[in-house]
Amino acid sequence: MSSDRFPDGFLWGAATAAYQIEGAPTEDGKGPSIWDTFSHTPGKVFHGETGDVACDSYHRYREDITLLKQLGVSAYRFSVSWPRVLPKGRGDVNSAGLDYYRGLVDALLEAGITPVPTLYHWDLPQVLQDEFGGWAGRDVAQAFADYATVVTEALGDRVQRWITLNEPWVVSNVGYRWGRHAPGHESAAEAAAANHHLLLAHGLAVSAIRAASPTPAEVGITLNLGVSRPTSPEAADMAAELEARHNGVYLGPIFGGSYPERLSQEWSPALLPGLVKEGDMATIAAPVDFLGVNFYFPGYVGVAAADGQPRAGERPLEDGFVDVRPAGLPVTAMDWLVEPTSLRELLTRVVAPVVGDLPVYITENGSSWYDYVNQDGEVVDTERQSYLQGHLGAVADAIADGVNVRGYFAWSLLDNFEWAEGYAKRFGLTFVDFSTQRRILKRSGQYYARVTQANAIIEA
Ligand code: GBH
Repeated sequence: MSSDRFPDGFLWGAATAAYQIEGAPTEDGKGPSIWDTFSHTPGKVFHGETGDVACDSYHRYREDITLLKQLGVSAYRFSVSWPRVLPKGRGDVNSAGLDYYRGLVDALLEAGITPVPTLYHWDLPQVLQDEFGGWAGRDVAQAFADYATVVTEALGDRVQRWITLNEPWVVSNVGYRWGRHAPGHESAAEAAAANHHLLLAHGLAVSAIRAASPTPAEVGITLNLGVSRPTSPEAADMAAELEARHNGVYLGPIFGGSYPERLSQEWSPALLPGLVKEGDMATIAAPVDFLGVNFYFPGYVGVAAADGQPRAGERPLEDGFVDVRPAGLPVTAMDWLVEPTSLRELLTRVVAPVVGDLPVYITENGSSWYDYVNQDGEVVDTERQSYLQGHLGAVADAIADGVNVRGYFAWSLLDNFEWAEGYAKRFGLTFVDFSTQRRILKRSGQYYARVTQANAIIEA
């Protein structure tokens, strides 16, 4: 049975991340992050764009909270910039940086909105990259836990729900294996090391946050989990391999204390000599209070044509396999497939068997389209609205299937700095005119406001 109503107390939210919205990269004593360095390196970001100004939310957060109120959400997921709090990554605390987050949190609480901070959304202090090789170096894990302590001591009297890391898969693979994100490295060994150290950092931080929090705190992690669907029986093994790289590498250690066995050395931290030390797996498996899931699009994997030539819509993967786009599915401006049922499949087939009854939050879900302001000053983003409606339906179906989904955070509150894609790709429920910083609630934002108000899916 499926219902368009969500359970009482379902948490409606919107999400952002520090480097994508704050700007003010050197203000009030903030130190540089690897994203400041990367975005200022020619050739790394589309059109050479940077997060120097972004949405200027460092100065405009009160206006952003007004937008949250218009959306009718009861929670805001933002991230804390590590180098704003600890300009050198460790040691001296920059109290002006903490003041920014104190002000933000206080203003949220005043507006009746629950703050849900993420401690790491990709902006590592540059000094830790220089000193330790970033996440490829083991010492960064303890530095992260110490940073978590500092932030919890400052905000723990008013924050009760913490997310340690955002998407370690992206950090290790896009940042260290393929080099398309900061720090821009291309090393399988570094990627596997980063993967393990991120998990270790998470585990250490879970205890650090609990120890430092003056109130009982809920702690979790956000993973970008995926479904890989084989388009023929011959591709089933490859699909399982891709899911192990995407999901098992994180779900295995966090919820079971071990890495998946099927992975090759290039992909398994467990097979890299000397990387996993005694006690690490127990640290990583520290019990969490919830799992955050980010979801955008499904993957399809097939066998390449005999002549090796890609058929329409195919991208080469490896070992004679291809990434496939089934005909008839829409694609977004990011070239990502739109298929809401895959979110239900992810929650029921992948997530629930591992986490059981543990609360799950969708911590990001959203889509990018070529939005524009029409002559009436409106942004009529019907594609985003139907993406949203479809994926909310998938969440409702998963709840009806018995998955304990407790909340949904739309990505994103605002159009923002979309990493290597710069400002060209817009994900906001709010349009941002980056030349004036004017914000306009899009049609999808108006739709979301009706959903949060009704606690139910509304027909468009
Ligand atoms: C999320 O990542 C992020 O958490 C968020 O900050 C971001 O704005 C949002 O999605 C929208 O993209 O082709 O190898 O260069 C989603 C996961 C991140 C998907 C990076 C694909 C490019 C990978 N993704 N990405 S690559």
